[in-house]
Amino acid sequence: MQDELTRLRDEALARIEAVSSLEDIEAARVAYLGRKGALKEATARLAELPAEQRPDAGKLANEVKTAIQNALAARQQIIARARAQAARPAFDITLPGTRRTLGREHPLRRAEAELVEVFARLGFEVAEGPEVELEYYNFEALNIPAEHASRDSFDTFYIEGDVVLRSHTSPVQIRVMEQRQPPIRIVAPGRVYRPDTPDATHSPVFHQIEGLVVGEDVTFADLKACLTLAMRELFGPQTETRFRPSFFPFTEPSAEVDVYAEIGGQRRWLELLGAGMVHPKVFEAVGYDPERYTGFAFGWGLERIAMLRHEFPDLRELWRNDLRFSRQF
Ligand code: 2NL
Repeated sequence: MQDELTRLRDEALARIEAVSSLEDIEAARVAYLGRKGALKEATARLAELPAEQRPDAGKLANEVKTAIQNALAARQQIIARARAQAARPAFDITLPGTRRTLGREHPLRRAEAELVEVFARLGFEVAEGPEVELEYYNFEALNIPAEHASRDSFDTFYIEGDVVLRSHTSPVQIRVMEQRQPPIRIVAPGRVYRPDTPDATHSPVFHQIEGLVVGEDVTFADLKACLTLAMRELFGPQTETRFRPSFFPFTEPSAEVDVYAEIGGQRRWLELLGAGMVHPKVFEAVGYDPERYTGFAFGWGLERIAMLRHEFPDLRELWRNDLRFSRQF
């Protein structure tokens, strides 16, 4: 009888411990303490015991009853508390919110993204490379030898020895050509450095996007078609282009490309970018056969595009960090 009672107690306490709803608590109470419960049944049999065993067994039966009642009460409290906690909202919705300050895309990034998107639609991939370059990639491979006069306008910031800050993103394209065979169709956006004194239209640190197409029958007509199409995407379908003769050491022939476009309600010619057919010396430097391959390249400043797009007269606004400027866009 004693054993039966202690087994009953252990079983009941274990079951109550595992219960997780108020309904199950009630079910456990009925099962052990109810009118037809396990404890009632056991105590009913106390009467069958010999008289001398009855007091001890009765005392134990009472203790078991109290233990089960206590366990039920404790468990019920825990579950009720958890319920109340879950019903309460996690935060006070009547409190005022925290205002988030929204940033916006910088005009230069916007210009870069716009140009990249237009050229991506024309089948160009984006290529990137280091801003700290070897002299070889920045100059020699682009047919700009040391001591040549054309080096002056690019001659730039030397880190040490033959390591420089790049003066254009052309080195990126040299690196791509060294690693891959034609056909090539890439644009290289990025930051570049030149020995210019800052004024409204110049900065020693600025951004470029250059493009390069190399293949077996690429002609100057392809250059004109590609850039005319790109200009119409950027400035509208009525945009006219004009190609004027120019000079770059890395292209021959070379051209300045102007567009006749509407800026500030007025249509006029705008000088926009430089372009040309890739110089055979550049192909030789990367190990391409200049008899087999031809190509065209072009380059322009992103600051200039941003200035035309948003009609502001001084590129230094782009890095002056005056929020009244940035918030206009
Ligand atoms: C300008 C003119 C230009 C290129 C960049 C180029 C790159 C390679 C080979 C040949 Cl790898 N050319 N780039 C060609 C013509 C013009 O930029 O005034 N940019 C601001």
